[in-house]
Amino acid sequence: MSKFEIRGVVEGFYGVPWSMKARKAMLRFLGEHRYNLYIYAPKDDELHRRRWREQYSEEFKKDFAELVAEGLSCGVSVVFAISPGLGVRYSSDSDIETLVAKLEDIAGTGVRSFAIFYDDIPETLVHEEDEEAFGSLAEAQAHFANTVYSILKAKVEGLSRFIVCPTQYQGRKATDYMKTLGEALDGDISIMWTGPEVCSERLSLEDSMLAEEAFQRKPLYWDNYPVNDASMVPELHVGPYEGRDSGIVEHSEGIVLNPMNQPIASKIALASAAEFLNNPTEYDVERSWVSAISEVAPGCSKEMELFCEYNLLSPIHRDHSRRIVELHHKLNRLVGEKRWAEVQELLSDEAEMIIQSAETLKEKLSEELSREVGPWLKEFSLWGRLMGKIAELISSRRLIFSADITFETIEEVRDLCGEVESILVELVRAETITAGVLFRDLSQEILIRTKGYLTLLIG
Ligand code: LTM
Repeated sequence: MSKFEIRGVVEGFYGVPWSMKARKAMLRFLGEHRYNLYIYAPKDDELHRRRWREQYSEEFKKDFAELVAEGLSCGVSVVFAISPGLGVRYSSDSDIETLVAKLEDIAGTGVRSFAIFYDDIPETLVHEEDEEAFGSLAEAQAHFANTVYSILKAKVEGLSRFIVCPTQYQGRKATDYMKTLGEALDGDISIMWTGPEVCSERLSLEDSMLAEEAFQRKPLYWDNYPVNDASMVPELHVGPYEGRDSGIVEHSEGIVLNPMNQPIASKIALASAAEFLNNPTEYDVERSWVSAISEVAPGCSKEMELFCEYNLLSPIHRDHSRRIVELHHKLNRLVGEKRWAEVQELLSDEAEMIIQSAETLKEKLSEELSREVGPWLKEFSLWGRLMGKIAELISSRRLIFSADITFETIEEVRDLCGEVESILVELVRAETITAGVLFRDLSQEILIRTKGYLTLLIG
């Protein structure tokens, strides 16, 4: 059985970086799940990116030293990354000196692995002196990284890994940029690669071999899952790890996953991925997911499974769960055929499951996890309430057509319509997206039809 040599996590997302406490807990979790690498690279740490020339405070270095020690004690090597691409002059000796001095200073914390990230920066040379000195961006970046690496190697005893994330870190064909970087970058430096897309739905053997050939070395995958930054902020990525060919184990250095801003909720995808990283050929997606959920939400795992099912959508799961999609199709068909009793039964069963699960999760999830998933849990509950009220509305319509209809009955139905309307308004205002959204059109249709009957009755 072969496993991935590098099994890691890169804290490389946009948004509020994790706290040091969360990072330490993450390192312990990673160690328990046989990960061996963690890369510090939060995009919104100013000193990591925008103000990369400035030194970290003594307080940060003290915390970081503790992090490195924690990693050491649980078998996870901590990598310190820096993203100088905004503003750097690749030809400038002074910029090289500044960066080396910063990394040397950080080496005082005990860290021995470093990375330079060139992602999400201009794709061409922007400074005149760089244009004069280099034929291309790739040449410039290789020169800069090679020089920093060789000086640092001489200064920092026991320097271990050195990693570069290129500016073109994804794609379906080998570009001149990739080939030049592969040719010019020191062979001991790892090159990261996100696959065919920024957030790749699949990682295939062919993609790996393409990157391997262009870079002249096996790529180190930067896998953008379960990250939920940028346009993915409304989603909570708590699905299983999937869509990665087991064959890439032979044609990559390993995989590091970019997690969510929510560290505890990220552990569902990370625990699932650990199973793949440690034994890709025997990986069982469903089994790894169920076991990851029960680890992260002990005492309420069945309820959490339903919640995660409602939060499956992500770049690697481009559709909602099969069960929810089928339920949605079936309900639409039944509504079309006016088989109202069946619609009512399906909706009230689903509503009951959601409402009960949401209640249990509110009671049993740890405080920290509750805080992280709170907005999605709120939306989940709202869909449960909406489905329940729509089911009630369907049965109330039978009252409307009964022979002994009273004014009170009409009032009751009208109130119910009002409740449905206010739940729908709350859902429209939600800043999250769950699979419940599939049921909105159907709910609106039933509401509008019922209001139509009311208008007929009372004008
Ligand atoms: O993926 C890479 C190499 N860079 C950035 C990440 O920092 C970001 O978290 C992800 C997901 O939005 N996309 C990127 O382009």
